[in-house]
Amino acid sequence: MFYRSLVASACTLGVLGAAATYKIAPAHVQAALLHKEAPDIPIRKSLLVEQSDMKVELLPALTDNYMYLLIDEESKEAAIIDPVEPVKVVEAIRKHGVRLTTVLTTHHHWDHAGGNEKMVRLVPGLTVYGGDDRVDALTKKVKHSNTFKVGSLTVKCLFTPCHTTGHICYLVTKDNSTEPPAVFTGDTLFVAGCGKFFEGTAEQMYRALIDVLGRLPPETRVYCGHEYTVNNLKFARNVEPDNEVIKKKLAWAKEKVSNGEPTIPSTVAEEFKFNPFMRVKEKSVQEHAGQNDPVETMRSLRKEKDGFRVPKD
Ligand SMILES: N[C@@H](CCC(=O)N[C@@H](CS)C(=O)NCC(=O)O)C(=O)O
Ligand SMILES: [Zn+2]
Repeated sequence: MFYRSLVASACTLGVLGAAATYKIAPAHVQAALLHKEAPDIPIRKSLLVEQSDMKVELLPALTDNYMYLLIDEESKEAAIIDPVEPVKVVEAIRKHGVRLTTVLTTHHHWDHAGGNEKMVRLVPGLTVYGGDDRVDALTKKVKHSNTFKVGSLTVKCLFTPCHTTGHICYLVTKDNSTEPPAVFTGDTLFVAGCGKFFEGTAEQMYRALIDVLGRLPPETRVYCGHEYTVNNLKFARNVEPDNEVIKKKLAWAKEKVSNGEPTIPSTVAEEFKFNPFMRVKEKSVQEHAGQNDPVETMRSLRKEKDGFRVPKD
């Protein structure tokens, strides 16, 4: 368990890099742990979300990260979000028969950007987008509202600094489509939670969650950087013990995770129903935090979650 938790908190170890993190446990110890833990840790499955305008394949990576392969159905051009395990990405693009042109990097932490150098070696000619000079292999630095195309799809960059100062979420739409947009939220918005405020403030996370992501069409599908849903909902339940939507979603998420299935995507509308960090204007959440201001509620919730001991059930 000790070794696993070191790996799970890898994003905070930035400069050490993936190799150094995995070296912490010698091979024979890892093998023993794997053997011991194998029965209760299901293999994480991928999932294909199909719309007539775009497909999104969820590719599990590392312990609890997700990479996302985004396919424009019209042109068969594709983008990959946070390709931390590039060999898996190459397998996926071969399977779908698509042309990968684009890397979308949400932020510079190694569990998101640490595969970029290898990705561009494996697929030459890629354009690597990101909002931070610390992103590996960056070729196009973007700002809020910048837009570009992946085939016939439009990608709009949403600047959401807080988890890191250069964090970008990517909104994907198709002109005249009746199907929902997709937003790739990295470590800003998780299903039922948000990223730690490593390089930012409660004011910034409020802006990101409420003013930027919260104003997207309610049906927008949310694809986030990690599978943290169960832990996040246990915290949400602690904040709002009488919220039935949280209880139902938690039971559903436990079932999914126990089968190795993703709990992603959610939608913006759903997040407003169970995510305490999106619900900072609600009386019940403010009362729990002992605050009457949404930004102060955000600050207080984040502090509480940073020290929250997740219950077993
Ligand atoms: N608490 C995380 C530990 C890892 C962690 O700190 N993750 C970063 C992103 S790499 C984070 O922002 N987590 C949000 C949170 O713990 O609420 C977990 O549930 O495993
Ligand atoms: Zn992360």
